[in-house]
Order: sequence, then structure tokens, then C-alpha cells
Amino acid sequence: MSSGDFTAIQLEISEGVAVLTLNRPDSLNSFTVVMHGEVKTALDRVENDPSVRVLVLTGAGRGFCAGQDLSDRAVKPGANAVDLGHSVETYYNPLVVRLRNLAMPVLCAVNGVAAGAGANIALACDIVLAAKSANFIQPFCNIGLVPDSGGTYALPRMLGLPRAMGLALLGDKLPAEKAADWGLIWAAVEDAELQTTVMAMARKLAVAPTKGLAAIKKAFHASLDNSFTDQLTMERDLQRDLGNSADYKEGVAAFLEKRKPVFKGR
Ligand code: T3D
Repeated sequence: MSSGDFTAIQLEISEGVAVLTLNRPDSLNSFTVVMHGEVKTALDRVENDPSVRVLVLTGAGRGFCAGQDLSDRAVKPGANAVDLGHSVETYYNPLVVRLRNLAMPVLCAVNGVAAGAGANIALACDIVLAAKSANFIQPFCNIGLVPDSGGTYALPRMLGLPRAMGLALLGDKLPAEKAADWGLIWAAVEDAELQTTVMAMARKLAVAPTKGLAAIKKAFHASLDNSFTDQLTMERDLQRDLGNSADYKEGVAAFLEKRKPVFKGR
């Protein structure tokens, strides 16, 4: 499938940066099975293209993503309910696991409302920047569900129980600036500056030591569940591995030669 074959997303790759745009603006980029399939194809392409060293996830139009497309969930009287466990296991869980494990930084540019799985997919990314007009919403409580796509794992850890519980039980909008104040996201920026701010960050990361950045992701995620001693062991092993990398050698050489390093991401 080439970029032109996508109907629900867009994928653009240039100068080490892949930009994946959710593209169903009329329904606030909510997820259908087709969109899940296209996102998976796009991530396969990103992972298999050695030129790509940063992924940016964003949305088209006025929203980032409103989670599952609920018009796909309308059950006719007498018909069997959709197996939501199957949907979560087949589509949402693999997606957030993949974003988290992708061996490169994943930036999320939250251009508008991020609701339901849409909010939690954003929070599964490594650095989240949001337009000031954007909101984060956990609306699952409005339809009798629990926060998914890692929401019940991430929110208490990122915010503490009181704020996580309030967001999930009330389903209220959390404005982007408050999300930044609470430490849920990296920053909220003026709407007109979101794209340039994110792309400047992406370009900086695209020439950084990618292998080392991937190891930072791995270590930080592991630290949420590891003991202190397990974490020290992990740091030792990662450092041992990275010490053999071309980028480490280049970084040290450039420092000693007082020049700008040229990292290859290996
Ligand atoms: O099912 C499974 O597989 C299990 C996994 C579930 C994961 C989930 O994400 S469950 C949670 C699903 N999402 C929601 O419950 C959010 C529903 N949407 C909203 O609450 C509101 O739309 C928002 C608060 C996000 C935004 O409100 P607002 O006032 O800015 O916009 P709007 O007018 O409600 O929406 C604009 C259009 O997008 C509208 O269509 P229309 O009337 O212009 O033709 C609306 O129906 C559509 N839209 C918004 N969200 C969804 C949607 N269409 C389908 N599914 C949606 N989730």
C-alpha cells in the first residue's frame, strides 16, 4: 500500500521524520477498523525504513482523535453485542504497545480534542505537545466503559490517584494548559505555533543518537515496575551495549575535537 492508497490516514516521510496524520476529520479522527489497519501498515513502513528516526502523530482538522468510532458500535435490536475485548486485544492494545516500544522518539501533536482511546494513544507517545485549545477527555464513563489503551495504567502513574480518578469518573474536559500544569503532557503551545514547534523538536531528534534515545525510552518505562537494583542492572547493561555504538564513539570524538557530532542513529 503506498501513501496514496491510504483513506483514513496520511503518512509523510522527509529528512528522518515520519508524520502520521489521522485523517477522518468529519468524525474527529475516530478509529475504525480501516484506520487501525492503515496505522499498522504505516508503522510497519516507519519501522522498516532505516531513514526514519522520529515519528510524529497528529490529527487532521479540528480534533486529534475521539477514540473508537461509535457509529461502528451501534447494535441493532436483537443483534449480538460487539465483543469489545476482541477489539481492544486486536487493535488498541497492540497499537499502544507498539508506540511505546518503537525504537525512536514518538512525538504527539495534539491539535484538538483527544478523547477516549484517542487521549490514551496520545499519552502512550514519548513527548506530547498540545495546542492550547485542545482538551483531554476520558469519556468512557459516559458509555459505561473503563479507560483503555493503557489509560488505567498510565493515568494513576502520571497524575496520582486523586486526579486520575476524577478524570475517569467525571469524564470532564482537561484543557491542554492544565494538562501541562499537571505534568500529563510536555507543553501546551499557541495553536498557530503547534506545527512549527513540533517539527523543530522532531528535526532536532532526527539527528540525535537514535539508538541511545530508544534505550532511554526502554529504561524509563521499565523503571515504573522495576526495583531500584533491577533498574541499576538495566542501566549497566544498556550502557555496556551503547558504549559499543558508533554514535557513542562519534559523540565522544566530536566533544574532544570541539566539533558538532554527526550521529547516524546506530
Ligand atoms: O469499542 C471498542 O472497540 C472498545 C474501545 C473503545 C475505545 C474508546 O475510545 S471508547 C470512547 C469513544 N469516544 C467517545 O466516547 C467520545 C465521543 N465524542 C464526544 O464525546 C465528543 O464528540 C467530543 C467531546 C470528543 C467532542 O465534542 P464536540 O462538541 O467538539 O464535537 P461533536 O459535535 O460531538 O463531534 C463532531 C462530529 O464528530 C460529530 O459528527 P456530526 O454530528 O458533525 O456528523 C460527532 O458525531 C462526530 N464524532 C465525535 N466523536 C465520535 C464521532 N463519531 C463517531 N465516533 C466518535 N467517537
